Amino acid sequence: MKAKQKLTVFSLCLVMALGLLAACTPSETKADGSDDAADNSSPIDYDSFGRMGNNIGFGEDGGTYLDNYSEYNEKLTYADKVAANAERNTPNTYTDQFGFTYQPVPADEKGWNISYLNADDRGCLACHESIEDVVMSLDTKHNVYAMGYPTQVTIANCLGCHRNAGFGNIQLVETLHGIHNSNPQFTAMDGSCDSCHFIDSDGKFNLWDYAKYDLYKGITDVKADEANLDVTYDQTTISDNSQLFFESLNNEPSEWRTDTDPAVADAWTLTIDGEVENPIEMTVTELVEKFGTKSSVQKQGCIENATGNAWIYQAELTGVSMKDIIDYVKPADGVTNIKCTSEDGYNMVSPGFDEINYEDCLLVTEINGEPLPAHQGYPVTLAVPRNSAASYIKAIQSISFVTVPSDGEEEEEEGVGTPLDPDTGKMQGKPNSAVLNFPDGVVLEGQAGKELTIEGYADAYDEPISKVEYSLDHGKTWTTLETPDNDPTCWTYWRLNYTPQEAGSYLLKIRTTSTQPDGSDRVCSRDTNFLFHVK
Ligand SMILES: Nc1nc2c(c(=O)[nH]1)N[C@H]1C(S)=C(S)[C@@H](COP(=O)(O)O)O[C@H]1N2
Ligand SMILES: [Mo]
Repeated sequence: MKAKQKLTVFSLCLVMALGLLAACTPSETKADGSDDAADNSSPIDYDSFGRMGNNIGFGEDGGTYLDNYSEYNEKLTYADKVAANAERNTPNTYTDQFGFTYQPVPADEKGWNISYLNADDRGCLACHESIEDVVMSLDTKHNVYAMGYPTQVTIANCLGCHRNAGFGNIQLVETLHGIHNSNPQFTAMDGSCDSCHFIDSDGKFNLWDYAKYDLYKGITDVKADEANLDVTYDQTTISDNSQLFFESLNNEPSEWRTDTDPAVADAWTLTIDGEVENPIEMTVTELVEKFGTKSSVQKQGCIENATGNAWIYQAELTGVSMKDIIDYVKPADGVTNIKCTSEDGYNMVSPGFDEINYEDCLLVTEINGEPLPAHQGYPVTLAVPRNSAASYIKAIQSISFVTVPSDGEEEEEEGVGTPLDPDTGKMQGKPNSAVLNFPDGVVLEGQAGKELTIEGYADAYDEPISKVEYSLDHGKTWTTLETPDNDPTCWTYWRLNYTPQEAGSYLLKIRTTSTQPDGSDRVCSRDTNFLFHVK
């Protein structure tokens, strides 16, 4: 329970009167029962008009501020005042779904972040428990996204989709303003433009959740040559089955399979036909018996995975090779595409014939040696590597080989493109990096003077990663991890060892670079920010 200020009966009445007048600033009751409006300010007096002031100097007792000069050394005790403010303004901590304690705002010695930035009341997670919950609580249908790694879903994930006219043309700028402004809950929580935005000195509305890292005070900067970061990487690390992200199927949740009952695979018929010599209609079990299975390690990353997000995994996939199927069914000359249907009607991305004519393009039945998890499309998912996760077609029911007539124009090889960030004009998630073993703002107890390992990935879909850079001083100096001869079919999994010398808040910035087909660098649209608190 935080200390409450003492008010005179007179000023209390005025506070209440003001409170009624100032409907725009109702006080918020915190989880600990304390009251924000009373808590977050130093003791205030009011003049006879109800205006704040009259604390020290000019006032009812008369005299100018300078006349009362002699009072200052007794009444203005900065040290106590500042210490009390910091104490009153300890940032909130929360527990996430994975059991991690995290604190979005660094504590600073003056309590500045809370007093002046109001930082604990800004950004999506100040008011929402999680973005997953937001999405599932909407009044209309929205796909469910669930994280496998303890990386938070952020506004960046939302923008990965909703800044692109290609995805239903729904722009966040329209929907989020519509749903927040005048919304009674938003108003009751003191919501304003500042809740979501940082308005900079040019009057530009930036997203608070992007801008906040560079606004906070209380972060310990460590220069690259003093940080002694030890960074290693490999491309072989695989995710555990519990770390696979989930993007929901499109049918009703009541229709989603929740187990991997073998009877489903025994009864699931896959039709492979179209312009082929030997069409197939077999159950998944029969297909596996006839063609056998192959295994390969593959990454899978959603195209909407924007800065710092973790809709990505790498795992060992096992299934019937599409190459074996193609050899058997014998598509007609000139076949250009496949048309897929799936249980939930998903067929948005039916890949081209050349994309599936690979050994490692699999009709997946197992991940990491276990049956394909129900949420990954049990009993069978078509995995098309060298692409984004959108071309992993879960619960697939049919594949039809077709010839799509060309419009005569030579198609240019463009590679995988992700939505653009309008602020930077660059792709939001290509290249990209995220921390995978901790949530942003994680609180690490007993970590001072002890080696800490932060793990994460770097990836650029079809482009090789050329380097990943790390900064602990707000981007002034960097430690570079070179990743020569990088294989773009696998992710780049890095481990950063760092020994924080003292307790405090630290900000790790990660800058990722990939190599474009013409050999030039592609630098990430934004740096990934990862805040951590050593206690
Ligand atoms: N049948 C089906 N397959 C699908 C989808 C879908 O909605 N239905 N979504 C695709 C998209 S856009 C992504 S990112 C991945 C999600 O991967 P995961 O849930 O397997 O991790 O599935 C892909 N396959
Ligand atoms: Mo996706």
